[in-house]
Amino acid sequence: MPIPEVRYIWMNGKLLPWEQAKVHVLTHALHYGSGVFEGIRCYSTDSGSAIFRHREHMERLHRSAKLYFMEVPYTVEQLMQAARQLVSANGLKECYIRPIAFRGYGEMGLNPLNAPVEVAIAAWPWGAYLGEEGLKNGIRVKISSFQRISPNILPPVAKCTGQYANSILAKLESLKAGYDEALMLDYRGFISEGPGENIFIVRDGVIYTPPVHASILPGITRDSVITLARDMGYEVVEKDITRAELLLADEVFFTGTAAELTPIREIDGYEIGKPGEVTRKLQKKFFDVTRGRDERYLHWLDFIDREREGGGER
Ligand code: PPE
Repeated sequence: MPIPEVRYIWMNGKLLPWEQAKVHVLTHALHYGSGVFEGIRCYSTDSGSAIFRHREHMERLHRSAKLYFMEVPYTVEQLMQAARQLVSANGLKECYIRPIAFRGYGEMGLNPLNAPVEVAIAAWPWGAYLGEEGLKNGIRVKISSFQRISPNILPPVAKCTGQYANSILAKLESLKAGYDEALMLDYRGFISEGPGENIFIVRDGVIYTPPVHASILPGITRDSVITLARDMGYEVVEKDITRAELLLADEVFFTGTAAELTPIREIDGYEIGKPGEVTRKLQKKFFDVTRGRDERYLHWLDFIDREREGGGER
């Protein structure tokens, strides 16, 4: 999708005009995928804009970096401060926030340890990732012939730029075949996740989702939805899911920062059907929570404007 330009990008400690946030063509990360990143959403609430589970995302960025022996030259606190400043300076009410730490210019070859680590944070308005229509009525998904990377090939828990070659191939295969999105199996053949989303199924009122050992990125939206569902009285079970269990499920949906909570209505020609009751209730709860309409979860919101803050972070 084309990126809507806004005024500033935060780069290495400064707010730069959008068009000046550039890198050299010999940037290490461009050649070898040696970057780690995050995707975060900021929502509009009655008390101003707030970044959803901000700290957890910046902490994950640090963990992803650690797995690649990369030292991020900014603390979690500093990154959070930078992101709030960026959203505010751009005058954005709702947006997607993309922090990235990457090996910069100065070294070639597969030992990047002497390349400088650069950090940037961009933000732009990003609507429904899989379309408004998909968010409302569900999408069509294809099980990919590309397997999800396994823990001894690349660490699935790390949000490393290079690892997304796996996601891109799965996504493109599904698009070329006329579907909206892919779904990958893990190295054992169990359901893993989408190219940029975690998956949930509902059967007889119980909610199931693949465990971390199914080569997933442990999503922050996944964690939020598990918590919300349990608080709403649903039983949520993390377990290995087979292809047949998936295809016979009553309801299926994806979760992710970009994808939010997107229902799935068809998989490989098998009809799952219109978004069901559990999916719809969870989706409503998720949007109530992210938009600050549920007091119980205000601690998940990092308000941009401290003065008008209604609780939560800091
Ligand atoms: N799995 C993968 C592989 C993944 O990339 C994401 C996020 C998730 C699960 C869900 O994680 P979380 O956002 O913490 O709930 N994918 C990001 C990138 C999407 C993109 O196209 O870029 C995102 O949603 O921001």
